[in-house]
Amino acid sequence: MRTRSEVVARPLQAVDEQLAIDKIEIRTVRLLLKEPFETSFGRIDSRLIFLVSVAAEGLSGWGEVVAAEEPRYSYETVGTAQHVIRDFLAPAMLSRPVASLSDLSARFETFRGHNMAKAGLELAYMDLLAQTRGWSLAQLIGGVRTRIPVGVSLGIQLSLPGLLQRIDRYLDLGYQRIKLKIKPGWDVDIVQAVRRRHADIVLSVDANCAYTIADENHLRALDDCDLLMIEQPLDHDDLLDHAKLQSAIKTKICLDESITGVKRAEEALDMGSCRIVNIKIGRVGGYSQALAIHDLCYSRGIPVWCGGMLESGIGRAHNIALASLGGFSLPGDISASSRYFARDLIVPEVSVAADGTVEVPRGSGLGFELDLDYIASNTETADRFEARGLKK
Ligand code: OSB
Ligand code: MG
Repeated sequence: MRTRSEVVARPLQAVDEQLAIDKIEIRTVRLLLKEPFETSFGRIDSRLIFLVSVAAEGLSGWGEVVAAEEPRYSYETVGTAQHVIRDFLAPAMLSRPVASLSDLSARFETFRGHNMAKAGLELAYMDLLAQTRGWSLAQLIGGVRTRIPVGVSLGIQLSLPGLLQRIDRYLDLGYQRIKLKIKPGWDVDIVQAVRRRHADIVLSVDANCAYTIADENHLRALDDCDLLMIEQPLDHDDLLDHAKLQSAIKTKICLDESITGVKRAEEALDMGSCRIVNIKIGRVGGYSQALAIHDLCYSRGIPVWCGGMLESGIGRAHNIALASLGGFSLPGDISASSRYFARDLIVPEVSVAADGTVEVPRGSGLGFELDLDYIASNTETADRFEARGLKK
């Protein structure tokens, strides 16, 4: 087995320097989706984007909290993240200079859960740290890819023709993998119809916890559809039933909601609950857990890929940096800005080349400019916390 240090030389761990954060700002920015996005747990028309910025040494680092407005994908919401950052995480971050990513994550670990809130601050810190060195985020974490392969996640549609039309559109644009959201009533028949029309495409499905182990025989019908994977078929905390299902079907199970940290990932692999892991920086609490899960999976020969949460370009830029690591061998849910929004919060927007790849930026930090005017004009709420005496 490869050891962690063989995986990647990780510059962020080599240097220890103090960064005294003087200000943390959080804001919510409403972005309309170009079209509604429907999963097994609900349908949304817009995304309330939760941005975090941290300032030190005249620089600002930016991150995004991926929580939704309602506790459906996760128990976290925009509201719980505002509370947890304001009352616990921001004070912990501002209490004394931050020596390293592990210093910051150790402070946050003293509070249980709320990974998405923690991740927002970790992401902003990492952008800031990269900028203080003039490095890109990918460089900071030891990324090796200059371009990353990407796919698209297609929500549940009103009709099969509508789905087929969207599949054609994204295949024409070069996307390397099509992922279909499924739920009871929109599953085997739909997937079979897509497969009949496209014998050779890389196809996967994502159930977002919509089934139970009692659906084993129904789900086994997907074994004939030559899927790359079935993502999160069963409940979010049900590693045991996922292990039973994985031993009963041929299709590889990939876990998303279940993988909340490196300890859970290790349990899932030990139990045989999945054969592929979706890493989302937000769901796992930030870079420190995301890197640890990447390294664990790499050492065990388990493929990983970078999931998405319909982020703005700011969260997406972090996802691109993460996906530049060597273990990210499968296409990520990192689509072009234009797949989600009429206008993104960064310049240039994220674009997908005709070969279905996204370029890893080489500029300092995120490697994109922020469209501060557009952010300001769409801001719904804003709060700031400062080092001396927390201020609103
Ligand atoms: O389960 O991967 C998921 C979006 C919101 C919440 C959960 C999920 C998703 C997606 C879209 O599948 C991924 C993206 O394009 O950002
Ligand atoms: Mg998923």
